[in-house]
Amino acid sequence: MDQVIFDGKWTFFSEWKPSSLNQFSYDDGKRIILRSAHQDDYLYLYLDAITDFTLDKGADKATICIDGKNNKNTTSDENDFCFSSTLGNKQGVVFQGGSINAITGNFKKISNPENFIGLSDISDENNRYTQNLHPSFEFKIPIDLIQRSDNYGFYFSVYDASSDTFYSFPKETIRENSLKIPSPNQWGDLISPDKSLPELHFPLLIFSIMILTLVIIQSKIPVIKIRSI
Ligand SMILES: [Ca+2]
Ligand SMILES: [Ca+2]
Repeated sequence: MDQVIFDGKWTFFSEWKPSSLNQFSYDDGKRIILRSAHQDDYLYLYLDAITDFTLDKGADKATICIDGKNNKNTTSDENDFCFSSTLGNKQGVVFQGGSINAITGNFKKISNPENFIGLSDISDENNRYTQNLHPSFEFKIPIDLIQRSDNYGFYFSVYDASSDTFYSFPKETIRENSLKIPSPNQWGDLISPDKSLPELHFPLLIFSIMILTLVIIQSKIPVIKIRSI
């Protein structure tokens, strides 16, 4: 992941190659690509709106949310974070749960943590999936902020301003408007199957296995697997 050039787009053909691939299709035929990876102290995430051909600068937008404890609360708390990036903007925005403001889903804007990157630009002929111009979003998230885990609560939405539509994971999660982020009990899971994300002290390992087993048993919760490098 050291080779990723953070410019908001798929810069060269092999750029995000060493990362997990998840593809999402929606009822209206639109598609979103997610690439995700963990390396050292960062999560790396790339969202590609490959079927959005309206380049709404300053309006098309991606938001990624991570629940550090994955406690799936009905009201967001302080271990829930969201990272947002708008097409054409070089500086992302970070939100933390636990605020009193229900209009935003109890999230408040916080100052960007050191080394956080969230930015967006127009992907072009160098893109792996399509040469048509479309919005794309690159994120580098410090694990210090969200805490180390092999099992995070996870949600994303990609907004197309022209059609005023949100494309989300999990798909069932309804996002009513730009202000309000859905509560963590509607999010899916982002897991690291090889458990390389936490430092493997033994009690934690057992605990992690228990949590994972629990998740698998309960599981109607959609899961994305992240690749660790
Ligand atoms: Ca790039
Ligand atoms: Ca658009």
